[in-house]
Amino acid sequence: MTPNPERFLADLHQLRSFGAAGVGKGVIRPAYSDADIAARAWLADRMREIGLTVHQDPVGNLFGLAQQPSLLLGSHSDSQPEGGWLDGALGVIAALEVARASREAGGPPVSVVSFEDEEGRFGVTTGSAVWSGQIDLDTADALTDHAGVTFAQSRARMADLAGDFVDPAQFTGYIEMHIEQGPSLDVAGEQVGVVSDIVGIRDMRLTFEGQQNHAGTTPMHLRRDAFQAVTTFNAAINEKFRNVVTPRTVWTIGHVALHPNASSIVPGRATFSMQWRDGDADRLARMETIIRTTAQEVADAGGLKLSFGPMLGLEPVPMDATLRAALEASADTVSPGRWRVLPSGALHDATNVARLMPVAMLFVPSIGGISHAFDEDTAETDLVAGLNVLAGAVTRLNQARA
Ligand code: HGY
Ligand code: MN
Ligand code: MN
Repeated sequence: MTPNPERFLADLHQLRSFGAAGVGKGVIRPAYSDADIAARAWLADRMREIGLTVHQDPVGNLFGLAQQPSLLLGSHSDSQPEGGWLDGALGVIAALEVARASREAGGPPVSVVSFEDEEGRFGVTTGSAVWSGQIDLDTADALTDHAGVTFAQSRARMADLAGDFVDPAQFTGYIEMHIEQGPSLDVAGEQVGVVSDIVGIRDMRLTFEGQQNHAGTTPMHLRRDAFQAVTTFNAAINEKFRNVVTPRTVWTIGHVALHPNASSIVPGRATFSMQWRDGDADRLARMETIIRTTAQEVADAGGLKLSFGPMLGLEPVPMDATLRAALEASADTVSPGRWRVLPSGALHDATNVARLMPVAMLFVPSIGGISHAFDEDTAETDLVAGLNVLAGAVTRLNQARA
């Protein structure tokens, strides 16, 4: 098959027009937003155009199904609250182009997917997590975003198009192309990464509840200030993690909600996200213990109440050896001397799909290692190199099956 780079890049830019925002090539297209729903309708039309059978499941995962059995290619088309134009979109549009080129060449059959809420408005890679059985639908339905909207309310926005969950038995494997979202390939001047494994993640919300009071009259020693508790907690875990983490371990407090969030009021309540990632499940568990005990110590010392939200997480996952070998052989043909094997520090739908079938991933560089930001970008030559690696791997896998 011969993928068409112009058609691929034109589709990628067209997808960006749904929720285009900010400077550069930014996108605001969170799961179940108007822009996300409109983008999925556009994608469904593109899938139909190339003869795929369009099927949306109860949580909004959008499939373009080829005849059975087939490989499944794709990623996600929802974005972070402030995201770039390639995160997820690249894997979906590359899948579309490979499916189209393969059809033009007379085969093999290639199915396409865009998973919903990969970016975790509600959970962690929610759409593929539900499809794979990583989390059950009732549990997912009760999850809320930072504004208190439930997953159930949000997926109801797309209920008019929903069919059943797709039977995964029709797929022989899943390959996800993605931007690296980190600096390794860019710094090394390399063009392609073949993923060895995807790290694990833990994510939960914590709430400190103190006493809301007057910011002018309440003496410092009498305050039960919920924000002070967050900062004390943050400093304490940074110190305690030192004996546990490796240079690859990461942790983030990315969302803080203060109540009532006013200059002249000692905050009575602080709810914040705590997320940590590592390739070693035991280390993730040790970090959880530190987080829980430290938060309790801070609450006790300051006379605050502490509560924990649901603990969400995904385990570290290795890539399938056969699919990975096909990507490596293809990378060596397309970009000789300019590819490497590397782990993924970002989460991907492939982690969940690995519960259902063999999975593999390939990366192209992120300029400056930037992602989850409007200025995320990748050189066009690298985008096209990745497309060709994906197409070459599909051809190799098909030849091996024949
Ligand atoms: O956060 C992540 O790793 C992914 O981009 N959802
Ligand atoms: Mn992504
Ligand atoms: Mn992302």
